[in-house]
Amino acid sequence: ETSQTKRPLLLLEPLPEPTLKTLSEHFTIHPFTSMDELAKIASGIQAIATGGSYGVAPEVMAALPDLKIIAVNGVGLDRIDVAEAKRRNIHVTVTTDISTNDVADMTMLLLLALKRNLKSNEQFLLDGQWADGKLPPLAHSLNGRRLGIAGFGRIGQAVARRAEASNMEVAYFNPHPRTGSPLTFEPDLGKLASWADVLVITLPATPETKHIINADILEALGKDGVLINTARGSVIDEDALLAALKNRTIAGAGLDVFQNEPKINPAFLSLENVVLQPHQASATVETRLAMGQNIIDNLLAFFSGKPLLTPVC
Ligand code: 8YV
Repeated sequence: ETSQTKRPLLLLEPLPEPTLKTLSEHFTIHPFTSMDELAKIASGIQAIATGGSYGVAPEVMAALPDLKIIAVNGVGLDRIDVAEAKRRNIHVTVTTDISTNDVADMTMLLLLALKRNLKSNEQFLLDGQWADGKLPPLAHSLNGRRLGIAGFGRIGQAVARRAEASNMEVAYFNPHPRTGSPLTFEPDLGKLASWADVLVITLPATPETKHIINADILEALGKDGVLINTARGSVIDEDALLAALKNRTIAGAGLDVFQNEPKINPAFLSLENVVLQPHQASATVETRLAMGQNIIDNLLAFFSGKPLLTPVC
């Protein structure tokens, strides 16, 4: 292609340089700046590349009469009106199963950091207390503990494999039992929370799962229980979580996602019984390059009339 024939592509999320370099060989990339600027190029835009946590704002989708495909750099669809995309015959693709293992790793990282006092032990060492002959408080083992997984899709199943490798007992909550899984299916989230020592959230963010983790669930999880969230912030009632953390209704939480990212509720920042990450579960070089390649492959397939690799619609 020449610059005259390259299709314009609206970029809503920063992508790794190698991904952008390859994309720019086939598309004229327009990073989104404002709706006013978008209006100047809107009629030509046929493709969007965006992130799972960025999505596509309704006003952006509405402003693009020629939009034909949205390639998502992630698997979360909570920020995209898929029904509206279908109505307008806009294809949507996600990076299916590319980030599964990294997100499951982050889930276990948050759990282990929390249970093994990673942050406070390092501070203990940095403060010189170990050198002074002191010892930090004992931590808690995963061995033999009960891990409940809320949401048993690809990521939840990958977490289960890791938890079983840590000799944990695993059960799961899901809208329906996972055929072929030998693990215990618990259709009642409250009962799962009561049973579990650790509750991991890997549910998709939907209207049905909004605030599904509420004060009652946290109460059921109990004073020795810990909560891990690598799904979306919206699945947790954050006011209830903050109260439960402050009042020790639960022992602690490991959180990679929050409501109102990146300006999260400052109350999280003063808590000692949390391990926090800035939505980094899939953010490894290897996985983000593979996700970027998926975006490229889907876009090139679409515009050459070939089947999409990982379509949602
Ligand atoms: C990315 C994600 O951090 O898969 C998702 O939906 O949240 C993550 O993989 C996100 O897509 C970046 O916007």
